[in-house]
Amino acid sequence: MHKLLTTVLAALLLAVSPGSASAATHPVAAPADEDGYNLWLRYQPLAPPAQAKLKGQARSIVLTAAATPTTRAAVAELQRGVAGMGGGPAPAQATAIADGALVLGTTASLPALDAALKTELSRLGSEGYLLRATRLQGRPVTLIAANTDIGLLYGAFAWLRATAAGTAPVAASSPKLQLRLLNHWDNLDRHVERGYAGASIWDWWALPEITDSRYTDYARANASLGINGTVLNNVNSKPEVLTPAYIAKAAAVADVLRPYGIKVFLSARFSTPLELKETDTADPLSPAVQAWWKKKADEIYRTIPDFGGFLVKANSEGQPGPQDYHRSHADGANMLAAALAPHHGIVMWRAFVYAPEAGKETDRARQAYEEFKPLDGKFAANVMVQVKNGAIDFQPREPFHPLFGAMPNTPLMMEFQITKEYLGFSTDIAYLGTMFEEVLESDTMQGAGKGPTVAQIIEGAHTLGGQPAATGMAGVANIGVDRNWTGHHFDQANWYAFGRLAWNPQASARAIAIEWAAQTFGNDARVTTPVVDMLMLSREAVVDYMTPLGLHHMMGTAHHHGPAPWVNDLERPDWNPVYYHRAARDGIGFDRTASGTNALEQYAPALARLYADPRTTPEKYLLWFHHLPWTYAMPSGRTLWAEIIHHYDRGVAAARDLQTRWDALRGVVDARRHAEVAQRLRRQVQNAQLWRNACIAYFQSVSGLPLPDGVAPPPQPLEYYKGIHFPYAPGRG
Ligand code: GCV
Repeated sequence: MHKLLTTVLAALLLAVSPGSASAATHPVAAPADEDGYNLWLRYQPLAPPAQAKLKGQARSIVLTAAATPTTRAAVAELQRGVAGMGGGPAPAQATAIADGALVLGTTASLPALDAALKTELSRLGSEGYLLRATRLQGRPVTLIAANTDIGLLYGAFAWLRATAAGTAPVAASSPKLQLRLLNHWDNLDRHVERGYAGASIWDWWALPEITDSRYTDYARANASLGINGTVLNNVNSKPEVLTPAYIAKAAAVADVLRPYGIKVFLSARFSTPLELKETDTADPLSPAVQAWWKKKADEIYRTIPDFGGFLVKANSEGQPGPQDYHRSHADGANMLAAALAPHHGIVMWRAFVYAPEAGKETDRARQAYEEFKPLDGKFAANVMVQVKNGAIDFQPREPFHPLFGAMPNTPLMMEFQITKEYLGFSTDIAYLGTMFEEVLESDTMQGAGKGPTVAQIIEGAHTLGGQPAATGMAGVANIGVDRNWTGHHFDQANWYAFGRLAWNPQASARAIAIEWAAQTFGNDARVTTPVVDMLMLSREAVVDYMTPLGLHHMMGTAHHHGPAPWVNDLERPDWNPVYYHRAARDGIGFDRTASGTNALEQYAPALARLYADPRTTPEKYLLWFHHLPWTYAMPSGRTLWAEIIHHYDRGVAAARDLQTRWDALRGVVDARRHAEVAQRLRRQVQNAQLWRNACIAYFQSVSGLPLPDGVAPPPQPLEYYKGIHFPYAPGRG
């Protein structure tokens, strides 16, 4: 009855405000509370005209392909989506094609498909799909066609997405990258390193007998984006994960994820055989070690036949690796690759390394390039080198990593961090779609003319002398057992954006934000427009109030939350914020030009030349590459000192702006999610103020300069900010 009343009122509202497309799908009554568990797969009732259209397109569901766990999942998802969005019963599955049927079929199972569609389909590969309003056996139908079962599942999700977001379904799509993976930094005790959404969803203790129903919903959410692999455990790995008991547990997860096209991978600790006391060494050139890994791979594949392979963090931050035996990264990676190759498994070898010598004065930004560039072309065919987006460590802003474009004979995978270790955990809103996009569209200037961009490099077009290369993108997951999965409702957008960009690294962050907002809050412009505006401004706000103008790594020790630009007493120079900002009486910033560490030389010559001059360096990277006097004249007419303060103030204002925009949505967004986000926004404003005040107080103590006219002084002395600690911050390493 209530639903009927709502529907009638919505229709009336539409009648009196015909110009308002937004009212078309918005229920007039306050929306019912939601807890966020359903992510972007909410399938809430559409407005009557959209519902009528939907019902006309899905009177029945016909699966012409064989029923398999994957095609059954596709049909079940369509039934769930159509029932939810249509506000009625799920369409029945039929065998005969009738008018208005939603038909799912592979090329092989659709003999009557017209030649043009067949040709189009043949270009879409093993994961692509096409969506079309067409005629089959003379009947008007909606067709979801693919070459494989998983293509059908992806097509089903794409059609549901378009329906929920009110957009025209894309006619045809196939992924530009082969591997689209989540990396869980989840420990076997369920603590998630850099996790801000509760404990790990992988309940290793309960596995393998007990599998949480969340695993299926996790698989659905990932498959809806095209994510096709997951590394279950932390790169700071333990040997136990490769023991029979844990392999059996991983196999139980793999069984749940398999119908959704998601392969399981594990992070392998390089010294596993030695630590399990099954060999005397972990030297990759030792025949006994090589034999151990071969046997281990055989054992894993007996239990998990489609196991994806290993992710390895070696000789980095205390992790063991081949360099412990004076062997190279290639020696280590190739030894593991040889064990996996007979089973078609791969090794993802991380390039996040930095020299182990404490006290050695160097530039950490140079180190990965120095270690990996000489190894270009030396890795086995089933090794991919996984490179973080920037050369330091997932900062709010970094220029792209110089390895992109520098290893043309090695497949490079992108590693993004979806969890916000350095961007306000799960309390601050920071939409990472814009950050990922900024990196992906960066011009490496490696080519003779423009390009290639980082996206083009990871798409493989410019590697291996034009030969098809393995391609991929990994994202460090932001998922935990919190009811809404990600802690902050808005952090779901980062999981979503990662998945969509892994499918197409050249997609638009704004278009992705629009899609996400419509599915997450309802396709109503009164909600989606302000939510998209919030998303689009949010990451720049965080950069402004934390590390503007190319500053970086100024967060508190270990937990990485809150400002601590004064820290200068840690064992390694490159653990200290003072190492990165280099603020002194004469100025601020890290000189990475020829007069400094010359990290710039690692980029293509054209780009290095451009960035060698502060006047032609993009302002957003200025202090990343240059050490400049506080009085340096900025293009705005301000001094550098005044510009830094301007950015901090702008960041705080933007955080307040986010709050104001969200407050205006009270009553339009359901009360529960509105209140939960509002609480976090209050905290975000406090965090922005803390960063602004602490950094200005500290930099003023170094520069000795007065605050520009009209700037509010930090309300507390520097010592007050230095005294703030976060001993129990979540997600510690
Ligand atoms: C998993 C940073 C993080 C560590 C993380 C490391 C890595 O240093 O702070 O928690 O370790 O990156 O990417 O390996």
